Amino acid sequence: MKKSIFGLLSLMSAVVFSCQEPIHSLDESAIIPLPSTIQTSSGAFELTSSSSIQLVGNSSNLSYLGSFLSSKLKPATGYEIPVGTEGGDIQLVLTGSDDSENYTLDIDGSSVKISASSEAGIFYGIQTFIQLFPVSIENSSVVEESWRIPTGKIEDEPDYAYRGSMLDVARHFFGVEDVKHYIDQMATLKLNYLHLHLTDDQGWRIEIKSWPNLTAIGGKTEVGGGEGGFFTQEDYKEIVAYAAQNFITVVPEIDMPGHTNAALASYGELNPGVNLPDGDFSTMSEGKIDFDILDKNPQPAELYTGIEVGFSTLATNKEITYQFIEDVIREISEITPGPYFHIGGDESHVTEKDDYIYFVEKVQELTAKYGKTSIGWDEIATTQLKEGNIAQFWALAENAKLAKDQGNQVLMSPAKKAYLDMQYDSTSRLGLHWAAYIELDSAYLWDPATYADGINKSDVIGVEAPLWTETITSRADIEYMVFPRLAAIAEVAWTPTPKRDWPDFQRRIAVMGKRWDIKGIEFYKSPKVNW
Ligand code: TNX
Repeated sequence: MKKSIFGLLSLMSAVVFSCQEPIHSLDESAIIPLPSTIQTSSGAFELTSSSSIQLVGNSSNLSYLGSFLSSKLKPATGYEIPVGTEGGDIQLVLTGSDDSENYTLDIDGSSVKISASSEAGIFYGIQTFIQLFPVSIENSSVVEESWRIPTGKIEDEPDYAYRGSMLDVARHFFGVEDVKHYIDQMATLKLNYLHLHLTDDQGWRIEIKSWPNLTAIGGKTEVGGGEGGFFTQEDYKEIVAYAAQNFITVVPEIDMPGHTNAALASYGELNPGVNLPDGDFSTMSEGKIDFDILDKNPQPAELYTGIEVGFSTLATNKEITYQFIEDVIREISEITPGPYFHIGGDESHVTEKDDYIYFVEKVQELTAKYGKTSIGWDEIATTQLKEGNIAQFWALAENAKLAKDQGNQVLMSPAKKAYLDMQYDSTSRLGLHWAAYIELDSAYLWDPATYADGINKSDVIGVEAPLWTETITSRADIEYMVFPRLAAIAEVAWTPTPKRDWPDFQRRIAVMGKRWDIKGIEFYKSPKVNW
């Protein structure tokens, strides 16, 4: 009798079990960027309303990480998953406090364990864990679903230490909420640096208390003549803190000595002044103009709302210029916990070569004085680089080589591969195409270690995808240009090239697309993918 009841029960449970849809295996899941190793086992772990998160290890931030995970799982499941130290089927195990970024994710039928020797590693383990759930986990309200994930083990670590994206808030201004939204998406892709291009010819976007006209005048407008805007220092701190919660470090850029028209419009004294014409001045107002004064106190430039580049330069030979730059570097460094300060240095076509060299070398001294490592566009490698400073390759391999030959590292942002403002093809509704048309496969199929002649893997600190915003005016525009390509670049930076596989990426990005659809992200539906 007992036996037959038991038999009935087990039959019933088999029926219940078989009602659930079969689950794919761990190596068939759609994690982006692809982890280093995935071992599958046959089984499933199910998140239920009685699941809980257990914290193991010593760090005040562990409870933050626990709540972060709980808050990501809550909207779609409706479960209030408690976070504590006393037991639970989901464990976050911090085994140390180093600066590595690797993590292990162990899943069996009854538990999940994310372990790492750094908080960043736990964070990345959480991102991977979330990507294992059905895409409906991205919903902002409760959906009926069995929240099962496949069992197995993932061991993962990034190939490159610096994995970034740049947002140009100068050509068109984007506010704090847009930047936070961008940070949220970057975090899901395990990107760890957000480079903010804060100044350019068309706008100065960061409050500098000792030079208020920079924003009062230089922040007033933007490409096309629209309203412009700027971050107060409080805004900037808010962005930096939000980024830090997502394990992202902000890299501020003040582009100089070129790309400075907005500053030159704000303060006349920063301008080089008129170049005295050679030869005969006799026709010019009969000696009434004191050229000496004219040269020292030039008029401010006009605000600029076009998209030409390479026409502006700070006066490189004046003391006031370096007082100005030192104030800017000091004020921004004080509110930037990260190690880097980006000094621009690109396309200074109207700065004499010798003046450029003098300028960039002096500015590197100033960032060092305030405890920061300089990053600059690849042209800065034509000057003497201070130890540890980084050249950001965008155009010229010979400049990257100059950096390497000085013993400096290179950040890879090849315009033909990584520029998110390039059109996908000639029909793209936004973007430029001076460097290339960049379809998704092109953004994916390249190797940062071999891309620039003469540069090897050990010379490369990482990869960054810049979004220049001459043609980008709204969050929807950003999303159209950035996704799906940023996911491709994130995988280029995270996953070792020999492991990367375009057909497999096509499969996985289609799943990511479903997540973006649920989140309302208006990504470009590349014809290269069966969405
Ligand atoms: C070149 S890339 C620039 C930017 C433009 C971009 C447009 C670089 C260092 N300079 O000023 O916005 O092209 O694609």
